[in-house]
Amino acid sequence: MSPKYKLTYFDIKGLGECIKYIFAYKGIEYECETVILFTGKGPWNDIKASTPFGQLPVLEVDGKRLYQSQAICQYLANQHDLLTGNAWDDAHNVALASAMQDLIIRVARCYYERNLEMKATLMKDREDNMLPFYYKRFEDILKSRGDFYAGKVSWIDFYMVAGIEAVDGMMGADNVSGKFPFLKSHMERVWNLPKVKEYIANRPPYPR
Ligand SMILES: N[C@@H](CCC(=O)N[C@@H](CS)C(=O)NCC(=O)O)C(=O)O
Repeated sequence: MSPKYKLTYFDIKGLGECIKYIFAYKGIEYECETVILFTGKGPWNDIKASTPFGQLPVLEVDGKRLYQSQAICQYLANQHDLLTGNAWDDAHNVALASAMQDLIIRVARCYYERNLEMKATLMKDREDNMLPFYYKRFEDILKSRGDFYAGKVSWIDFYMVAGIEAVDGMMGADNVSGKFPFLKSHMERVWNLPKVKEYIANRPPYPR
């Protein structure tokens, strides 16, 4: 019997979307608890202290809690045939996901800056310097692997696409189209995977 999954995450794409893509692609049933992300007060503040490290996503598997988006993705990948089957390539997947998370954190720090003048300056710097730095490298690495790593879809494909969506969502702009053609084609390949396409067409709109 397949395990009972429950994913808890916010009402944003963020680090929860890669997990939802995996569930969609594999046609896995799961319960989804969506927490409204208020800053300083409200539902999240009530729940935060009860989570393992004060953050989401958290995945419950038959009542046991797993946290950290990469660990969750790798666990699901292990259970549902989304690893590459090669230790070196799987390690490289983790390296790439970690680089993506470095970028997300750096952009998020500016996104939540309260001094609006400072925020505008920081975001402009991210757009002009940081994004091209990371996106160029992501493009080159993904390109060197072909359409999908090892000829098959692996969890990193979902992690990268959801990561770029999260970054560009915070930036309020599409920083890929017209600049990084392979990255864009990779995103489209993932978006067009069977079941993922259906999931995207039916997913409720996120506030950002
Ligand atoms: N390294 C963690 C980062 C998790 C994280 O940064 N979660 C953010 C949302 S994307 C969060 O919970 N923010 C609310 C808070 O820190 O209070 C992961 O990959 O899961």
